[in-house]
Order: sequence, then structure tokens, then C-alpha cells
Amino acid sequence: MARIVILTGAGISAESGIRTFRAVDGLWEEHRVEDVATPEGFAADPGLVHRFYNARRRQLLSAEVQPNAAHRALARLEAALPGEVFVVTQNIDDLHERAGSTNVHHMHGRLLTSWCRACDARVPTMGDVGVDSVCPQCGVRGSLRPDVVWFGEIPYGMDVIERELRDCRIFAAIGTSGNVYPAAGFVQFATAMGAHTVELNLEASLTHSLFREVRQGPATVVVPEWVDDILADV
Ligand code: BJW
Repeated sequence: MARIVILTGAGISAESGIRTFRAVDGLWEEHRVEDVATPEGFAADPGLVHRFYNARRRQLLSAEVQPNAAHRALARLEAALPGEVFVVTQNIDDLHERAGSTNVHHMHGRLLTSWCRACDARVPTMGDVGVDSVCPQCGVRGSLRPDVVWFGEIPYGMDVIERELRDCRIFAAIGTSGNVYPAAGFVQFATAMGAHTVELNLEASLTHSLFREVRQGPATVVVPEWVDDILADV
């Protein structure tokens, strides 16, 4: 069981060029949440939702988007403390994995897989998907949806996350605004389980007062510093 649980949000990937959701120039400035991040929005206009995720997938796969020093620092922490580090990310990008982290749980899904509602398979997806796409697993046309967790849906692997939080010694939240539950509630659960809690964020999140320690600054600066401090302590 991992002793350090790290929750990451959009802020850790911001310096890799991926927009966050709630900043003034964020993704929700251009799109209504109800239209692109709810099952009802997908049912009403699947083409629009596919286009929204296709654009994000294309950007993620472009040469400009690479893991940054914060992703790499978390991979370094895991390498130094094998089996002790669990990253639970709300992000659907694959930058933690590309940086070298292996114990990563995507609670809000992944951009590089699609979910077939006909056969329930998760299928690797590197190109665009549309309303006429065919599931490579079962051959059904029009059955693919983004493999992401929208509002009103249950995040993936809540049992796994709860098990990890129950046993952790340190809980860190990096680059997440504390707007979205259940992730925003993990700090209270970890505190109740006796963990030291730390927030690393460019700005104070909505839930910053619930953390024992707050480190403010860009993730590429504060995360490597925090990892150095942890490793100096062991
Ligand atoms: C930097 C930085 C830099 C910038 N360095 N930092 C009323 C009360 C409480 C809850 C509810 C309620 N009504 C409904 C709910 C539940 C609802 C919810 O939370 N709603 C709230 C909006 C009120 N939640 C749900 O519906 C969830 N499901 C659920 O609760 O099921 C019930 C259940 C749970 C558990 C067990 C059993 C049952 C599902 C939530 C799904 C969220 N989906 C999305 C989109 C899908 C993926 C995608 O398209 O990418 O996930 S929404 C969006 O928000 C996305 C993100 O993962 C998520 C969180 O955003 P995040 O990462 O925090 O980003 P931002 O933009 O908000 O913040 C960025 C942060 O980075 C900021 O703090 C910056 O300061 C910082 N930053 N640059 C360091 N360089």
C-alpha cells in the first residue's frame, strides 16, 4: 500500500501547455460545462462533444506537449520510494506516465481511450472519433464515447482510492482548484486517517484551509522542491 498519495489536477499540466478548466482563459470559458461534460450534453449533441475531445487529443499528441518538471519530480519520487507512491489524477492526459510514473490512477478517465457502449470495451484512441466511428472490438458503428467521467457519473476506482487514502502517511494535492467532488473531499478523509496534508498550487484553492501545509507557486518549481524535501527526510 502506498504511503504517499498525490492528487493531481489540471494545474500540474498547465506548464506543459494544456489549459486548465476554470482559469479566465480556461476550457470552460469557451464551452458550457453542461454541453461538453455531462452525459446529457453528449446525448443532445455527440458531434460537438467528440469535436471537443478530438481537439484536446490532437493537442496532447502534438510535439509541443511534453511532461514538465513537476511530472518528472513525481516520477523521481516513485523511483526513489518504490511501492510507496500512488498518484490519483483527475487529468485525462498521459503526462504522468510519459514522465515515468507507473502507479497512476485516472479517476476521471483517459483521453487516449474510448469507451464502447455496445461491448463495454476500452479501446486505444490516437485519432479523431465521431458519431459514425466503428468500435474496433465489436464492429458496432456509433457506439464510442469519450472514456471520461462527466458530472453526475461515478469516478473510476473509488474503492481503490479509498483504500490508498486510508493508509497514507502524506496526502498532497497539486494544481487542483477544489471545486469538484469527490476529489475535493479527499483532504478531509486523509486528515481523518491521520495523514499529513499539503497543497501545492499557484493560488490558494477553495479547500486550502483544510490542509496542514500550503506551498504556493508554479508546479514546476514547488513540486521538485517538495520532492527534494520528502527525500531528504527519509
Ligand atoms: C496551477 C498552475 C501551475 C494553474 N502550477 N497550479 C454539490 C455539492 C458537492 C458536490 C456536488 C454538488 N452537486 C453535484 C456534485 C457532484 C459533482 C461536483 O463536484 N460538482 C461541483 C461542480 C459542485 N461531481 C460529480 O458529479 C462527480 N461524480 C460524483 O460525485 O459521483 C457521485 C459519487 C462519487 C463517489 C462515489 C459514489 C458516487 C464527477 C465529476 C466529473 C468531473 N469531470 C471533469 C471533466 C471530465 C474530464 C475532462 O474533460 O478532462 O473533470 S470536470 C473538470 O473538473 C475535469 C477535472 O478533472 C475537474 C477538476 O478540475 P481541476 O483539475 O481542479 O482544474 P481547475 O481548472 O478547476 O483548477 C486548476 C488549478 O490549477 C487551479 O487551482 C489553479 O490555481 C492551479 N494552477 N496553473 C500549479 N502552473
